[in-house]
Amino acid sequence: MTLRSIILHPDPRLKKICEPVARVTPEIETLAADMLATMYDAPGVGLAAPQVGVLSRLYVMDCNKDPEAPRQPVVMLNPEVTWRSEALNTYEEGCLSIPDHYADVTRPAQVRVRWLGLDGRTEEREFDGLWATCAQHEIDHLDGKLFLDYLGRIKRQMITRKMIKLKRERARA
Ligand code: K1U
Ligand code: ZN
Repeated sequence: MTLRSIILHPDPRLKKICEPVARVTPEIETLAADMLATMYDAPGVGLAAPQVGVLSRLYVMDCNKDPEAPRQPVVMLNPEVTWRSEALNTYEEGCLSIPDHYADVTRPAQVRVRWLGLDGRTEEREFDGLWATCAQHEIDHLDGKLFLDYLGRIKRQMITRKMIKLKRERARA
């Protein structure tokens, strides 16, 4: 297992629409395992392939926040939201590509997602709570969208400026 570097905003790779995964290959299996290890190490509850520089429609998530509880990793290839609830939920979201910045984002409270698993089978499941929020956040990543895109221009620009400064400082260190 290799920990991959997480790309920080702003970066053109985080703005691209990702390509579907054609089939499950050893490279995809390795990528998924590396992404799960990277997500747990960060730590985070989700991670999408473009965040590690791979522009493919794949993400991993495990929204079980209790470190004592058994892990519940999910790997989703070519995920599609097939149903959204009318009820909404607001969650203070974070993003591993925008460390230390959080903002309230309102999204459907429940979603049904269909995806291809690493075993080559199509699965469909309904998610709620943080799982639903995270699934939508990760699918947004696959469409080149960040939680910042839900915020007003001033707040988005303020966070982006701080991120440019952080990246400059990290590049100098
Ligand atoms: O996609 C990402 O950038 C990962 C992101 C997912 C996410 C978090 C919150 C709401 C929606 C989506 C994160 O995991 S940020 C870190 C985080 O939420 C967390 C970190 C440690 C423990 C628990 C959560
Ligand atoms: Zn994110």
